[in-house]
Amino acid sequence: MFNARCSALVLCVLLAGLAACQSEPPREASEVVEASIQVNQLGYPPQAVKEATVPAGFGDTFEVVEQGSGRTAYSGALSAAERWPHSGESVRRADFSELTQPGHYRLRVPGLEESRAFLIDGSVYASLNDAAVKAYYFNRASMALEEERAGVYARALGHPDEQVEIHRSAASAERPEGTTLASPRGWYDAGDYNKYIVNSGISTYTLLAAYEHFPRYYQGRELNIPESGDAVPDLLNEVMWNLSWMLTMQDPNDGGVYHKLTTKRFSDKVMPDQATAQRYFVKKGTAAALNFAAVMAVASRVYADYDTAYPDFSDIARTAAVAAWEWAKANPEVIYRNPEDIHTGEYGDEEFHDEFAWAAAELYLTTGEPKYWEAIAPTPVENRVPNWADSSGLAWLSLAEHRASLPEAAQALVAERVKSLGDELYHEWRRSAAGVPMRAEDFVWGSNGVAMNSAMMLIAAYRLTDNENYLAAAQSLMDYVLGRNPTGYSYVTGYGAKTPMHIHHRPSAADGIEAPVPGFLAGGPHSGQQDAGDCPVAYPSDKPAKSYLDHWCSYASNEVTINWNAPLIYVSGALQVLYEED
Ligand code: G3I
Ligand code: 9MR
Ligand code: CA
Repeated sequence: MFNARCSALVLCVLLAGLAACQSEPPREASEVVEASIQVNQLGYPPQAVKEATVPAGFGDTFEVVEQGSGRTAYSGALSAAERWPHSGESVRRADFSELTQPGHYRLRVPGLEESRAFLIDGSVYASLNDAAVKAYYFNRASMALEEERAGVYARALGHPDEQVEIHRSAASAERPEGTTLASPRGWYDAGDYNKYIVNSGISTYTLLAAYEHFPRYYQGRELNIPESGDAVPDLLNEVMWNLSWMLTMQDPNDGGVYHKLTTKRFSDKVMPDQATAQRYFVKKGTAAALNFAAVMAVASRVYADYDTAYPDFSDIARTAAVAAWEWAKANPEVIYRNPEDIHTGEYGDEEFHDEFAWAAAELYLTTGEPKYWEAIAPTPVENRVPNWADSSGLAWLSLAEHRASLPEAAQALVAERVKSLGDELYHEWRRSAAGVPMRAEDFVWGSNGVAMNSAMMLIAAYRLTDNENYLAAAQSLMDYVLGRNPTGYSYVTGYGAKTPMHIHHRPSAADGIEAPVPGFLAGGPHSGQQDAGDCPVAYPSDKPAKSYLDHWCSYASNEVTINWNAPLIYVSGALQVLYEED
Protein backbone atom coordinates (compact mmCIF):
# COMPACT_ATOMS: atom_id res chain seq x y z
CA MET A 1 0.00 0.00 0.00
CA PHE A 2 1.27 3.49 -0.86
CA ASN A 3 1.60 5.25 2.46
CA ALA A 4 3.41 8.22 4.01
CA ARG A 5 6.57 6.21 4.61
CA CYS A 6 6.68 5.05 0.94
CA SER A 7 6.17 8.55 -0.36
CA ALA A 8 8.95 9.84 1.91
CA LEU A 9 11.21 7.12 0.51
CA VAL A 10 10.33 7.96 -3.10
CA LEU A 11 11.01 11.65 -2.48
CA CYS A 12 14.28 10.83 -0.76
CA VAL A 13 15.42 8.57 -3.64
CA LEU A 14 14.62 11.31 -6.15
CA LEU A 15 16.59 13.90 -4.21
CA ALA A 16 19.51 11.93 -2.77
CA GLY A 17 19.80 8.47 -4.33
CA LEU A 18 18.80 5.08 -2.94
CA ALA A 19 21.81 4.31 -0.70
CA ALA A 20 21.46 7.53 1.28
CA CYS A 21 17.78 6.88 1.87
CA GLN A 22 18.19 3.31 3.02
CA SER A 23 20.76 4.28 5.62
CA GLU A 24 18.46 6.94 7.06
CA PRO A 25 17.82 6.02 10.72
CA PRO A 26 14.21 5.16 11.53
CA ARG A 27 12.28 8.02 13.06
CA GLU A 28 11.83 7.71 16.79
CA ALA A 29 8.45 8.24 18.51
CA SER A 30 6.53 10.86 16.54
CA GLU A 31 5.48 8.57 13.66
CA VAL A 32 2.61 9.29 11.33
CA VAL A 33 -0.55 7.43 12.33
CA GLU A 34 -2.57 6.44 9.31
CA ALA A 35 -6.30 5.98 9.10
CA SER A 36 -7.00 2.58 10.52
CA ILE A 37 -9.65 0.56 12.27
CA GLN A 38 -9.28 0.83 16.06
CA VAL A 39 -10.32 -2.01 18.33
CA ASN A 40 -9.84 -3.00 21.93
CA GLN A 41 -6.58 -4.88 21.33
CA LEU A 42 -7.07 -7.25 24.24
CA GLY A 43 -10.68 -7.90 23.50
CA TYR A 44 -14.22 -7.97 24.78
CA PRO A 45 -16.15 -10.09 27.29
CA PRO A 46 -18.82 -12.15 25.45
CA GLN A 47 -21.70 -10.27 27.08
CA ALA A 48 -20.23 -6.79 26.63
CA VAL A 49 -21.17 -4.07 24.19
CA LYS A 50 -18.53 -4.40 21.46
CA GLU A 51 -17.54 -1.50 19.28
CA ALA A 52 -14.73 -0.65 16.89
CA THR A 53 -13.96 2.82 15.57
CA VAL A 54 -13.61 3.15 11.80
CA PRO A 55 -12.31 6.15 9.83
CA ALA A 56 -14.99 7.73 7.65
CA GLY A 57 -14.68 7.71 3.87
CA PHE A 58 -14.51 3.99 3.18
CA GLY A 59 -17.30 1.41 2.95
CA ASP A 60 -20.65 1.52 4.74
CA THR A 61 -20.51 -2.02 6.07
CA PHE A 62 -18.15 -4.14 8.12
CA GLU A 63 -17.44 -7.78 8.74
CA VAL A 64 -15.99 -9.57 11.74
CA VAL A 65 -13.86 -12.43 10.49
CA GLU A 66 -12.75 -15.40 12.54
CA GLN A 67 -8.97 -15.87 12.61
CA GLY A 68 -7.79 -19.10 11.05
CA SER A 69 -11.00 -20.24 9.38
CA GLY A 70 -11.55 -16.86 7.68
CA ARG A 71 -15.27 -17.37 8.27
CA THR A 72 -17.42 -14.23 8.48
CA ALA A 73 -18.83 -14.43 12.00
CA TYR A 74 -20.77 -11.19 11.88
CA SER A 75 -21.57 -8.43 9.45
CA GLY A 76 -23.28 -5.12 9.96
CA ALA A 77 -23.67 -1.50 8.92
CA LEU A 78 -21.44 1.30 10.17
CA SER A 79 -23.00 4.23 12.01
CA ALA A 80 -23.18 7.57 10.19
CA ALA A 81 -19.92 9.52 9.97
CA GLU A 82 -19.44 12.19 12.62
CA ARG A 83 -16.52 14.33 13.73
CA TRP A 84 -15.01 13.59 17.14
CA PRO A 85 -13.78 16.99 18.31
CA HIS A 86 -11.02 15.58 20.54
CA SER A 87 -9.24 14.01 17.56
CA GLY A 88 -10.55 16.28 14.81
CA GLU A 89 -11.33 13.14 12.81
CA SER A 90 -14.51 11.96 11.20
CA VAL A 91 -15.33 8.46 12.41
CA ARG A 92 -17.96 5.73 12.26
CA ARG A 93 -18.68 3.02 14.74
CA ALA A 94 -19.00 -0.72 14.11
CA ASP A 95 -21.21 -2.35 16.72
CA PHE A 96 -20.86 -6.13 16.87
CA SER A 97 -22.26 -6.69 20.36
CA GLU A 98 -24.45 -9.50 19.03
CA LEU A 99 -21.38 -11.61 18.35
CA THR A 100 -20.91 -13.49 21.62
CA GLN A 101 -19.06 -16.60 20.42
CA PRO A 102 -15.61 -16.71 22.06
CA GLY A 103 -12.73 -16.66 19.60
CA HIS A 104 -10.00 -14.68 17.85
CA TYR A 105 -11.29 -12.17 15.33
CA ARG A 106 -10.40 -9.25 13.08
CA LEU A 107 -12.65 -6.53 11.71
CA ARG A 108 -12.80 -5.82 7.98
CA VAL A 109 -14.01 -2.73 6.12
CA PRO A 110 -13.60 -2.47 2.35
CA GLY A 111 -10.71 -0.16 1.45
CA LEU A 112 -9.00 -0.34 4.84
CA GLU A 113 -6.38 -2.64 6.28
CA GLU A 114 -7.87 -5.33 8.54
CA SER A 115 -7.96 -4.44 12.21
CA ARG A 116 -5.55 -5.93 14.68
CA ALA A 117 -6.65 -9.28 16.08
CA PHE A 118 -8.78 -9.26 19.23
CA LEU A 119 -10.43 -11.79 21.48
CA ILE A 120 -13.96 -12.39 22.59
CA ASP A 121 -13.38 -14.25 25.80
CA GLY A 122 -14.89 -14.71 29.24
CA SER A 123 -11.64 -14.02 31.09
CA VAL A 124 -10.20 -11.39 28.83
CA TYR A 125 -9.20 -8.95 31.62
CA ALA A 126 -7.90 -11.37 34.26
CA SER A 127 -4.24 -11.37 33.26
CA LEU A 128 -4.27 -7.61 32.64
CA ASN A 129 -5.68 -7.12 36.13
CA ASP A 130 -3.00 -9.38 37.66
CA ALA A 131 -0.23 -7.52 35.81
CA ALA A 132 -1.57 -4.12 36.81
CA VAL A 133 -1.42 -5.21 40.48
CA LYS A 134 2.02 -6.73 40.02
CA ALA A 135 3.24 -3.36 38.69
CA TYR A 136 3.05 -2.13 42.31
CA TYR A 137 5.40 -4.90 43.37
CA PHE A 138 7.79 -3.73 40.64
CA ASN A 139 7.58 -0.22 42.13
CA ARG A 140 8.32 -1.26 45.72
CA ALA A 141 10.87 0.81 47.59
CA SER A 142 13.22 -0.80 50.13
CA MET A 143 13.16 -4.26 48.59
CA ALA A 144 15.30 -6.21 46.14
CA LEU A 145 13.23 -7.83 43.40
CA GLU A 146 14.21 -11.49 43.08
CA GLU A 147 14.45 -13.20 39.71
CA GLU A 148 11.98 -15.92 40.63
CA ARG A 149 9.29 -13.26 41.00
CA ALA A 150 10.51 -10.39 38.84
CA GLY A 151 12.12 -12.35 35.98
CA VAL A 152 14.24 -10.11 33.79
CA TYR A 153 13.14 -7.11 35.87
CA ALA A 154 14.96 -8.40 38.98
CA ARG A 155 16.90 -5.56 40.57
CA ALA A 156 18.81 -4.56 43.68
CA LEU A 157 17.15 -2.98 46.70
CA GLY A 158 16.77 0.78 46.42
CA HIS A 159 15.87 3.44 48.96
CA PRO A 160 16.07 1.68 52.33
CA ASP A 161 14.81 4.98 53.79
CA GLU A 162 16.27 4.18 57.20
CA GLN A 163 17.73 7.68 57.67
CA VAL A 164 15.26 10.21 56.37
CA GLU A 165 15.81 13.79 57.57
CA ILE A 166 13.27 16.20 58.93
CA HIS A 167 13.33 19.13 56.49
CA ARG A 168 13.18 22.67 57.89
CA SER A 169 9.56 22.96 56.73
CA ALA A 170 8.62 19.93 58.86
CA ALA A 171 10.55 20.81 62.02
CA SER A 172 8.80 20.73 65.40
CA ALA A 173 9.93 20.94 69.04
CA GLU A 174 10.08 17.14 69.33
CA ARG A 175 11.58 16.66 65.87
CA PRO A 176 13.90 19.54 65.02
CA GLU A 177 15.37 20.07 61.55
CA GLY A 178 17.91 17.38 60.73
CA THR A 179 16.41 14.68 62.99
CA THR A 180 16.65 11.35 61.17
CA LEU A 181 13.91 8.74 61.28
CA ALA A 182 13.17 5.52 59.43
CA SER A 183 10.37 5.53 56.84
CA PRO A 184 10.95 2.40 54.77
CA ARG A 185 8.76 0.49 52.28
CA GLY A 186 5.94 2.01 50.24
CA TRP A 187 5.69 2.33 46.47
CA TYR A 188 7.53 4.82 44.30
CA ASP A 189 4.90 7.28 43.14
CA ALA A 190 5.54 6.92 39.47
CA GLY A 191 8.48 7.19 37.11
CA ASP A 192 10.23 9.08 39.90
CA TYR A 193 11.37 7.59 43.21
CA ASN A 194 9.63 9.85 45.69
CA LYS A 195 6.73 8.91 47.98
CA TYR A 196 3.85 11.36 48.28
CA ILE A 197 1.04 10.95 50.80
CA VAL A 198 -1.60 12.81 48.82
CA ASN A 199 -1.22 10.60 45.79
CA SER A 200 -0.77 7.50 47.90
CA GLY A 201 -4.16 8.34 49.39
CA ILE A 202 -6.32 7.93 46.31
CA SER A 203 -4.18 5.07 44.96
CA THR A 204 -4.24 2.96 48.09
CA TYR A 205 -7.92 3.69 48.63
CA THR A 206 -8.82 2.61 45.10
CA LEU A 207 -7.03 -0.72 45.53
CA LEU A 208 -8.75 -1.26 48.87
CA ALA A 209 -12.08 -0.40 47.25
CA ALA A 210 -11.40 -2.95 44.51
CA TYR A 211 -10.92 -5.53 47.23
CA GLU A 212 -13.80 -4.37 49.42
CA HIS A 213 -16.26 -4.41 46.50
CA PHE A 214 -15.05 -7.66 44.88
CA PRO A 215 -13.41 -9.70 47.68
CA ARG A 216 -14.09 -13.13 46.25
CA TYR A 217 -12.42 -12.30 42.98
CA TYR A 218 -9.23 -11.08 44.60
CA GLN A 219 -9.17 -13.95 47.09
CA GLY A 220 -8.66 -16.22 44.11
CA ARG A 221 -5.73 -14.41 42.47
CA GLU A 222 -2.10 -15.52 42.83
CA LEU A 223 0.50 -12.94 41.77
CA ASN A 224 3.87 -14.45 42.63
CA ILE A 225 4.86 -11.70 45.04
CA PRO A 226 7.00 -12.39 48.14
CA GLU A 227 3.93 -12.88 50.36
CA SER A 228 2.09 -15.21 47.94
CA GLY A 229 1.00 -18.40 49.65
CA ASP A 230 0.19 -16.81 53.02
CA ALA A 231 -3.37 -16.58 54.33
CA VAL A 232 -3.94 -13.07 52.95
CA PRO A 233 -5.11 -12.28 49.39
CA ASP A 234 -2.14 -11.04 47.35
CA LEU A 235 -3.80 -7.70 46.61
CA LEU A 236 -4.00 -6.99 50.34
CA ASN A 237 -0.38 -8.10 50.84
CA GLU A 238 0.65 -5.65 48.15
CA VAL A 239 -1.38 -2.81 49.65
CA MET A 240 0.12 -3.51 53.09
CA TRP A 241 3.56 -2.69 51.67
CA ASN A 242 2.36 0.88 51.20
CA LEU A 243 0.17 1.15 54.30
CA SER A 244 3.07 0.23 56.55
CA TRP A 245 5.08 3.07 55.00
CA MET A 246 2.18 5.52 55.27
CA LEU A 247 1.97 4.88 59.02
CA THR A 248 5.54 6.16 59.40
CA MET A 249 4.53 9.48 57.80
CA GLN A 250 2.41 10.43 60.82
CA ASP A 251 4.04 12.39 63.63
CA PRO A 252 2.89 10.58 66.79
CA ASN A 253 3.39 13.78 68.79
CA ASP A 254 0.44 15.58 67.20
CA GLY A 255 -1.22 13.28 64.64
CA GLY A 256 -0.12 15.47 61.72
CA VAL A 257 1.08 13.82 58.51
CA TYR A 258 4.04 14.88 56.35
CA HIS A 259 3.08 15.70 52.78
CA LYS A 260 5.91 13.72 51.20
CA LEU A 261 9.20 11.88 51.52
CA THR A 262 11.49 13.17 48.81
CA THR A 263 14.90 14.15 47.51
CA LYS A 264 15.39 17.84 46.82
CA ARG A 265 15.47 17.26 43.05
CA PHE A 266 14.36 14.44 40.77
CA SER A 267 17.10 11.83 40.35
CA ASP A 268 18.82 11.05 37.09
CA LYS A 269 17.60 8.26 34.85
CA VAL A 270 19.17 5.50 36.99
CA MET A 271 18.13 2.30 38.76
CA PRO A 272 16.74 2.66 42.32
CA ASP A 273 19.96 1.58 44.06
CA GLN A 274 21.88 4.25 42.14
CA ALA A 275 19.58 7.07 43.25
CA THR A 276 21.11 7.71 46.65
CA ALA A 277 20.63 11.42 47.36
CA GLN A 278 19.44 12.35 50.88
CA ARG A 279 15.67 12.13 51.39
CA TYR A 280 13.53 14.38 53.58
CA PHE A 281 10.20 14.49 55.37
CA VAL A 282 8.62 17.69 54.09
CA LYS A 283 5.91 19.87 55.69
CA LYS A 284 2.66 18.60 57.17
CA GLY A 285 -0.54 19.66 55.43
CA THR A 286 -4.32 19.36 55.61
CA ALA A 287 -4.64 17.33 52.41
CA ALA A 288 -2.04 14.83 53.61
CA ALA A 289 -3.74 14.43 57.00
CA LEU A 290 -7.16 13.85 55.43
CA ASN A 291 -5.93 11.47 52.74
CA PHE A 292 -4.17 9.53 55.45
CA ALA A 293 -7.24 9.54 57.73
CA ALA A 294 -9.51 8.28 54.95
CA VAL A 295 -7.18 5.49 53.84
CA MET A 296 -6.44 4.30 57.38
CA ALA A 297 -10.16 4.25 58.17
CA VAL A 298 -10.82 2.02 55.14
CA ALA A 299 -7.80 -0.15 55.94
CA SER A 300 -9.05 -0.61 59.50
CA ARG A 301 -12.26 -2.24 58.25
CA VAL A 302 -10.74 -4.21 55.38
CA TYR A 303 -7.92 -5.76 57.42
CA ALA A 304 -10.17 -6.57 60.41
CA ASP A 305 -10.52 -10.02 58.82
CA TYR A 306 -6.74 -10.49 58.71
CA ASP A 307 -5.76 -9.85 62.31
CA THR A 308 -3.81 -13.09 62.56
CA ALA A 309 -1.51 -12.18 59.68
CA TYR A 310 -1.29 -8.53 60.74
CA PRO A 311 -1.81 -8.48 64.51
CA ASP A 312 -3.50 -5.32 65.83
CA PHE A 313 -3.23 -3.60 62.46
CA SER A 314 -6.94 -2.84 62.26
CA ASP A 315 -6.85 -1.03 65.62
CA ILE A 316 -3.60 0.75 64.85
CA ALA A 317 -4.99 2.03 61.56
CA ARG A 318 -8.19 3.24 63.20
CA THR A 319 -6.35 5.10 65.96
CA ALA A 320 -4.02 6.66 63.37
CA ALA A 321 -7.01 7.74 61.25
CA VAL A 322 -8.71 9.43 64.20
CA ALA A 323 -5.51 11.27 65.21
CA ALA A 324 -4.98 12.56 61.66
CA TRP A 325 -8.62 13.69 61.47
CA GLU A 326 -8.23 15.61 64.73
CA TRP A 327 -5.08 17.30 63.41
CA ALA A 328 -6.93 18.34 60.25
CA LYS A 329 -9.85 19.74 62.28
CA ALA A 330 -7.35 21.85 64.23
CA ASN A 331 -5.40 22.80 61.06
CA PRO A 332 -8.08 22.99 58.39
CA GLU A 333 -6.35 25.25 55.87
CA VAL A 334 -2.72 24.22 55.57
CA ILE A 335 -2.12 24.26 51.81
CA TYR A 336 1.03 22.48 50.71
CA ARG A 337 3.49 24.36 48.50
CA ASN A 338 7.04 23.22 47.75
CA PRO A 339 9.60 25.02 49.96
CA GLU A 340 12.12 26.90 47.79
CA ASP A 341 14.77 24.16 47.94
CA ILE A 342 12.39 21.30 47.07
CA HIS A 343 11.78 20.75 43.33
CA THR A 344 9.94 17.43 43.12
CA GLY A 345 6.23 16.73 42.57
CA GLU A 346 4.00 19.17 44.43
CA TYR A 347 0.53 17.62 44.53
CA GLY A 348 -0.58 21.01 45.78
CA ASP A 349 -4.32 20.68 46.41
CA GLU A 350 -5.96 23.91 47.59
CA GLU A 351 -9.52 22.82 48.19
CA PHE A 352 -10.24 20.58 51.18
CA HIS A 353 -14.05 20.34 51.32
CA ASP A 354 -13.82 17.14 49.34
CA GLU A 355 -11.08 15.58 51.50
CA PHE A 356 -13.01 16.48 54.67
CA ALA A 357 -16.13 14.81 53.27
CA TRP A 358 -14.21 11.74 52.16
CA ALA A 359 -12.36 11.25 55.47
CA ALA A 360 -15.58 11.87 57.42
CA ALA A 361 -17.44 9.30 55.30
CA GLU A 362 -14.78 6.65 55.82
CA LEU A 363 -14.51 7.34 59.55
CA TYR A 364 -18.29 7.18 59.84
CA LEU A 365 -18.45 3.86 57.99
CA THR A 366 -15.65 2.39 60.10
CA THR A 367 -16.60 3.71 63.56
CA GLY A 368 -20.35 4.39 63.25
CA GLU A 369 -19.88 7.54 65.31
CA PRO A 370 -22.53 10.17 64.48
CA LYS A 371 -20.07 13.05 64.76
CA TYR A 372 -18.47 11.96 61.51
CA TRP A 373 -21.82 11.81 59.75
CA GLU A 374 -22.56 15.30 61.00
CA ALA A 375 -19.23 16.40 59.58
CA ILE A 376 -20.40 15.43 56.07
CA ALA A 377 -23.97 16.68 56.37
CA PRO A 378 -23.47 20.46 56.29
CA THR A 379 -21.34 20.25 53.15
CA PRO A 380 -23.25 19.98 49.87
CA VAL A 381 -20.73 17.51 48.48
CA GLU A 382 -21.06 16.90 44.76
CA ASN A 383 -20.17 13.65 43.08
CA ARG A 384 -17.39 14.08 40.54
CA VAL A 385 -14.93 11.82 38.76
CA PRO A 386 -12.13 11.63 41.34
CA ASN A 387 -8.47 12.54 40.91
CA TRP A 388 -5.57 13.13 43.32
CA ALA A 389 -6.85 16.62 44.12
CA ASP A 390 -10.57 15.83 44.22
CA SER A 391 -11.75 13.14 46.62
CA SER A 392 -15.47 13.89 46.66
CA GLY A 393 -16.30 10.95 44.39
CA LEU A 394 -14.45 8.57 46.70
CA ALA A 395 -16.82 9.49 49.53
CA TRP A 396 -19.82 8.61 47.35
CA LEU A 397 -18.21 5.40 46.17
CA SER A 398 -17.76 4.16 49.75
CA LEU A 399 -21.17 5.42 50.89
CA ALA A 400 -22.78 3.61 47.95
CA GLU A 401 -21.05 0.38 48.88
CA HIS A 402 -22.29 0.59 52.47
CA ARG A 403 -25.61 2.30 51.84
CA ALA A 404 -27.62 -0.39 53.60
CA SER A 405 -26.11 0.76 56.88
CA LEU A 406 -27.05 4.42 56.30
CA PRO A 407 -30.20 6.24 57.46
CA GLU A 408 -32.98 6.07 54.83
CA ALA A 409 -32.78 9.71 53.74
CA ALA A 410 -29.06 9.27 53.24
CA GLN A 411 -29.63 6.20 51.09
CA ALA A 412 -31.76 8.24 48.72
CA LEU A 413 -29.14 10.98 48.56
CA VAL A 414 -26.39 8.49 47.78
CA ALA A 415 -28.48 6.95 45.00
CA GLU A 416 -29.24 10.35 43.52
CA ARG A 417 -25.59 11.47 43.52
CA VAL A 418 -24.20 8.22 42.10
CA LYS A 419 -26.85 8.04 39.38
CA SER A 420 -26.53 11.66 38.32
CA LEU A 421 -22.80 11.30 37.65
CA GLY A 422 -23.45 7.99 35.90
CA ASP A 423 -26.11 9.67 33.73
CA GLU A 424 -23.81 12.50 32.80
CA LEU A 425 -21.12 10.07 31.65
CA TYR A 426 -23.62 7.79 29.95
CA HIS A 427 -25.06 10.67 27.93
CA GLU A 428 -21.56 11.73 26.92
CA TRP A 429 -20.98 8.19 25.65
CA ARG A 430 -24.16 8.29 23.57
CA ARG A 431 -23.38 11.78 22.26
CA SER A 432 -19.77 11.02 21.41
CA ALA A 433 -18.95 10.38 17.75
CA ALA A 434 -16.26 7.91 18.78
CA GLY A 435 -18.42 6.27 21.46
CA VAL A 436 -16.11 7.32 24.30
CA PRO A 437 -17.36 9.35 27.28
CA MET A 438 -14.36 11.68 27.48
CA ARG A 439 -15.15 15.38 27.82
CA ALA A 440 -12.85 18.21 26.75
CA GLU A 441 -11.87 18.85 30.37
CA ASP A 442 -10.85 15.21 30.79
CA PHE A 443 -7.83 15.57 28.51
CA VAL A 444 -5.33 16.65 31.17
CA TRP A 445 -2.01 15.26 32.43
CA GLY A 446 -3.06 11.71 33.27
CA SER A 447 -6.07 11.59 30.92
CA ASN A 448 -6.00 7.79 30.91
CA GLY A 449 -6.40 7.94 34.68
CA VAL A 450 -9.45 10.16 34.13
CA ALA A 451 -10.82 7.56 31.69
CA MET A 452 -10.45 4.78 34.23
CA ASN A 453 -11.80 6.85 37.13
CA SER A 454 -14.83 7.73 34.97
CA ALA A 455 -15.35 4.04 34.27
CA MET A 456 -15.11 3.32 38.00
CA MET A 457 -17.89 5.83 38.71
CA LEU A 458 -20.02 4.30 35.92
CA ILE A 459 -19.54 0.90 37.51
CA ALA A 460 -20.77 2.34 40.81
CA ALA A 461 -23.94 3.52 39.03
CA TYR A 462 -24.39 0.09 37.46
CA ARG A 463 -23.99 -1.75 40.75
CA LEU A 464 -26.52 0.53 42.37
CA THR A 465 -29.18 0.29 39.65
CA ASP A 466 -28.44 -2.84 37.59
CA ASN A 467 -28.90 -0.61 34.55
CA GLU A 468 -26.62 -2.09 31.87
CA ASN A 469 -26.21 1.25 30.09
CA TYR A 470 -23.72 2.32 32.73
CA LEU A 471 -21.72 -0.87 32.37
CA ALA A 472 -21.64 -0.45 28.59
CA ALA A 473 -20.27 3.08 28.94
CA ALA A 474 -17.61 1.78 31.35
CA GLN A 475 -16.68 -0.90 28.83
CA SER A 476 -16.27 1.79 26.16
CA LEU A 477 -13.61 3.47 28.32
CA MET A 478 -11.79 0.16 28.74
CA ASP A 479 -11.84 -0.15 24.94
CA TYR A 480 -10.49 3.37 24.67
CA VAL A 481 -7.40 2.79 26.84
CA LEU A 482 -6.77 -0.63 25.30
CA GLY A 483 -6.53 0.66 21.74
CA ARG A 484 -9.86 1.93 20.45
CA ASN A 485 -8.47 5.45 20.24
CA PRO A 486 -6.92 7.66 17.55
CA THR A 487 -3.28 6.92 18.50
CA GLY A 488 -3.82 3.19 18.05
CA TYR A 489 -1.90 2.45 21.24
CA SER A 490 -3.13 0.11 23.89
CA TYR A 491 -1.76 2.25 26.70
CA VAL A 492 -0.90 -0.58 29.12
CA THR A 493 2.70 -1.79 28.81
CA GLY A 494 2.81 -5.34 27.46
CA TYR A 495 -0.98 -5.67 27.02
CA GLY A 496 -2.11 -5.22 23.43
CA ALA A 497 -0.59 -5.38 19.96
CA LYS A 498 0.92 -1.88 20.00
CA THR A 499 1.91 -0.75 23.48
CA PRO A 500 4.15 1.98 24.95
CA MET A 501 7.84 1.05 24.79
CA HIS A 502 9.43 4.17 26.27
CA ILE A 503 7.41 5.08 29.37
CA HIS A 504 8.76 7.77 31.69
CA HIS A 505 9.69 5.25 34.36
CA ARG A 506 13.24 5.32 35.64
CA PRO A 507 13.68 1.54 36.12
CA SER A 508 12.27 0.80 32.65
CA ALA A 509 14.56 3.40 31.10
CA ALA A 510 17.70 2.39 33.02
CA ASP A 511 17.53 -1.42 33.16
CA GLY A 512 18.89 -2.08 29.67
CA ILE A 513 15.91 -4.27 28.81
CA GLU A 514 14.02 -3.32 25.68
CA ALA A 515 10.49 -3.96 26.93
CA PRO A 516 9.31 -1.72 29.76
CA VAL A 517 8.07 -3.18 33.04
CA PRO A 518 4.66 -4.68 32.16
CA GLY A 519 1.25 -3.77 33.53
CA PHE A 520 1.65 0.02 33.73
CA LEU A 521 -0.91 2.45 32.29
CA ALA A 522 0.76 5.40 30.52
CA GLY A 523 -0.58 8.86 31.43
CA GLY A 524 -2.15 9.48 28.06
CA PRO A 525 -2.77 12.21 25.52
CA HIS A 526 -3.67 15.86 26.16
CA SER A 527 -2.70 19.16 24.59
CA GLY A 528 -0.78 20.56 27.59
CA GLN A 529 2.59 19.27 26.31
CA GLN A 530 4.28 20.66 29.45
CA ASP A 531 7.36 18.58 28.59
CA ALA A 532 7.78 19.82 25.00
CA GLY A 533 10.88 21.79 26.02
CA ASP A 534 12.53 18.58 27.25
CA CYS A 535 11.63 16.54 24.15
CA PRO A 536 13.95 16.12 21.16
CA VAL A 537 11.03 15.00 18.97
CA ALA A 538 7.78 16.79 18.28
CA TYR A 539 4.38 15.56 19.41
CA PRO A 540 2.54 14.04 16.42
CA SER A 541 -0.51 16.25 16.95
CA ASP A 542 -1.99 19.07 19.03
CA LYS A 543 -5.39 17.41 19.20
CA PRO A 544 -6.19 16.38 22.78
CA ALA A 545 -6.78 12.70 22.01
CA LYS A 546 -3.74 12.45 19.70
CA SER A 547 -1.23 14.53 21.61
CA TYR A 548 0.76 11.60 22.97
CA LEU A 549 4.45 10.77 22.67
CA ASP A 550 5.86 7.33 23.37
CA HIS A 551 9.23 8.70 24.39
CA TRP A 552 11.12 8.84 27.69
CA CYS A 553 11.14 12.64 27.49
CA SER A 554 7.39 12.86 27.72
CA TYR A 555 6.66 12.92 31.43
CA ALA A 556 3.43 14.79 30.70
CA SER A 557 1.94 12.10 28.43
CA ASN A 558 3.99 8.94 29.00
CA GLU A 559 4.76 8.69 32.71
CA VAL A 560 3.14 5.97 34.79
CA THR A 561 1.81 6.40 38.33
CA ILE A 562 0.23 4.50 41.15
CA ASN A 563 -2.89 6.68 40.91
CA TRP A 564 -3.57 5.84 37.25
CA ASN A 565 -2.93 2.12 37.62
CA ALA A 566 -5.30 1.86 40.57
CA PRO A 567 -8.53 2.63 38.68
CA LEU A 568 -7.30 0.41 35.82
CA ILE A 569 -7.24 -2.37 38.39
CA TYR A 570 -10.62 -1.45 39.82
CA VAL A 571 -12.21 -1.37 36.35
CA SER A 572 -10.54 -4.43 34.81
CA GLY A 573 -11.38 -6.50 37.88
CA ALA A 574 -14.96 -5.20 38.01
CA LEU A 575 -15.63 -5.87 34.31
CA GLN A 576 -14.14 -9.33 34.70
CA VAL A 577 -16.49 -10.09 37.60
CA LEU A 578 -19.63 -8.28 36.45
CA TYR A 579 -19.73 -9.65 32.91
CA GLU A 580 -19.18 -13.16 34.24
CA GLU A 581 -22.12 -12.76 36.63
CA ASP A 582 -24.33 -11.45 33.86
O1 G3I B 1 -5.48 23.59 38.16
C1 G3I B 1 -5.31 23.95 36.79
C2 G3I B 1 -6.63 24.31 36.19
O2 G3I B 1 -7.14 25.44 36.85
C3 G3I B 1 -6.45 24.57 34.69
O3 G3I B 1 -7.69 24.79 34.09
C4 G3I B 1 -5.78 23.36 34.03
C5 G3I B 1 -5.47 23.58 32.56
O4 G3I B 1 -4.48 22.70 32.12
O5 G3I B 1 -4.58 23.07 34.68
C6 G3I B 1 -4.74 22.76 36.03
O6 G3I B 1 -3.51 22.44 36.60
C7 G3I B 1 -2.95 21.21 36.24
C8 G3I B 1 -2.71 20.42 37.52
O7 G3I B 1 -2.05 19.23 37.22
C9 G3I B 1 -4.02 20.06 38.23
O8 G3I B 1 -4.78 19.17 37.47
C10 G3I B 1 -1.64 21.47 35.53
O9 G3I B 1 -1.88 22.07 34.26
C11 G3I B 1 -0.89 20.19 35.35
O10 G3I B 1 0.40 20.49 34.86
C12 G3I B 1 -0.78 19.43 36.65
O11 G3I B 1 -0.25 18.17 36.37
C13 G3I B 1 0.22 17.40 37.46
C14 G3I B 1 1.72 17.18 37.31
O12 G3I B 1 2.18 16.28 38.31
C15 G3I B 1 2.53 18.45 37.39
O13 G3I B 1 2.40 19.04 38.63
C16 G3I B 1 -0.50 16.06 37.40
O14 G3I B 1 -1.87 16.26 37.70
C17 G3I B 1 0.11 15.07 38.37
O15 G3I B 1 -0.46 13.81 38.12
C18 G3I B 1 1.61 15.01 38.18
O16 G3I B 1 2.14 14.18 39.16
C19 G3I B 1 3.49 13.80 39.05
C20 G3I B 1 4.16 14.15 40.37
O17 G3I B 1 4.19 15.56 40.50
C21 G3I B 1 5.56 13.55 40.49
N1 G3I B 1 5.51 12.14 40.22
C22 G3I B 1 4.99 11.80 38.93
C23 G3I B 1 3.56 12.30 38.77
C24 G3I B 1 2.98 11.94 37.42
O18 G3I B 1 3.50 12.65 36.36
O1 9MR C 1 11.03 12.79 35.99
C1 9MR C 1 10.15 13.75 36.52
C2 9MR C 1 8.74 13.21 36.56
O2 9MR C 1 8.67 12.09 37.39
C3 9MR C 1 7.77 14.31 36.96
O3 9MR C 1 6.44 13.88 36.86
C4 9MR C 1 7.95 15.51 36.06
C5 9MR C 1 7.04 16.67 36.42
O4 9MR C 1 7.22 17.12 37.70
O5 9MR C 1 9.29 15.96 36.10
C6 9MR C 1 10.22 14.99 35.68
O6 9MR C 1 11.51 15.52 35.78
C7 9MR C 1 11.84 16.40 34.73
C8 9MR C 1 11.94 17.81 35.25
O7 9MR C 1 10.71 18.26 35.75
C9 9MR C 1 12.45 18.74 34.16
N1 9MR C 1 13.67 18.25 33.57
C10 9MR C 1 13.58 16.90 33.03
C11 9MR C 1 13.15 15.91 34.10
C12 9MR C 1 12.95 14.50 33.53
O8 9MR C 1 13.96 14.07 32.79
CA1 CA D 1 -9.27 18.58 47.23
